Amino acid sequence: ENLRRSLRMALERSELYLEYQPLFSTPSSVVGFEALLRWRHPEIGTIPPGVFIPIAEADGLMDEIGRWVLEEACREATTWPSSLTVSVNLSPAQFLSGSLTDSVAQVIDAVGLRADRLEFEITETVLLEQTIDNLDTLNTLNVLGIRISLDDFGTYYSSLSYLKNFPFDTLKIDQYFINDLETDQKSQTIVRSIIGLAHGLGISVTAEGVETKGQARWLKKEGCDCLQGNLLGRPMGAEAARNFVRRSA
Ligand code: G
Ligand code: G
Ligand code: NA
Ligand code: MN
Repeated sequence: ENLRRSLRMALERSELYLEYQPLFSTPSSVVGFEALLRWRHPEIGTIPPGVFIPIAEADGLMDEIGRWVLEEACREATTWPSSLTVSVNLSPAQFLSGSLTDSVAQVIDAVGLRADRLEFEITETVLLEQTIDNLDTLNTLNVLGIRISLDDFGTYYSSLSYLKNFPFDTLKIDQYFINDLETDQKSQTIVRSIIGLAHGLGISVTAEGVETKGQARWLKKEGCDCLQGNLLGRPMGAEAARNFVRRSA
């Protein structure tokens, strides 16, 4: 349809941009930001990534867009204090393209970002196929010093074998389990178990979609390492993120 054609032009026309959502360690200091892709369409207005990323994937555009996201996010991160990390979401196409590790090494070198300040977020769907190649890619990123987090944890398939075989630094618990944490015993049990499991494996835990003080309090009490969500900070533009850092320093 029409969106597909205009998406091809979006990059050249600078209609794509990034927002940054802060991540907090549990005592309550900012430890980094997750970069979130947005499309400001000249006629339609802002189109959410859930709508246009699948189109970009299907049209083979996501590799190029993903490279732009990576470079833009890494360059922005160099303006923050050097203790802060930047998390970049990887699409399946990007992850499976044979050139990821080379282009990442190039980008962080070009912008001058320390490798351990970059974290990739991947979902389990990325890992469903090509396990040997996946393991190679993850190990190479790991050796470079880049961190890997498993995004939306708990919502897909056989997660436990991934934990055994792949070198993750962080699990991000999907907001599905965080939303009803204050009232649902099952969510509490699941989240508590995920935290215990991750910590037993030396993996840190981030809770996504934290919206209430009650959720934050419960997660801190249970030893969750990092919190992300509208309670603590919504996704914001690059300029706002810089000010946010300055204010919370
Ligand atoms: O920010 P929002 O809730 O609208 O994001 C919706 C989805 O889009 C999330 O699953 C998020 O991981 C994904 N997403 C956001 N930015 C990027 C990006 O730069 N690359 C990829 N592959 N996915 C992204
Ligand atoms: O799939 P991924 O976890 O990357 O998606 C992150 C998405 O979640 C972003 O699009 C972001 O806008 C959204 N998000 C972040 N914090 C909250 C929150 O507190 N509540 C809700 N409903 N969505 C959130
Ligand atoms: Na993510
Ligand atoms: Mn996520």
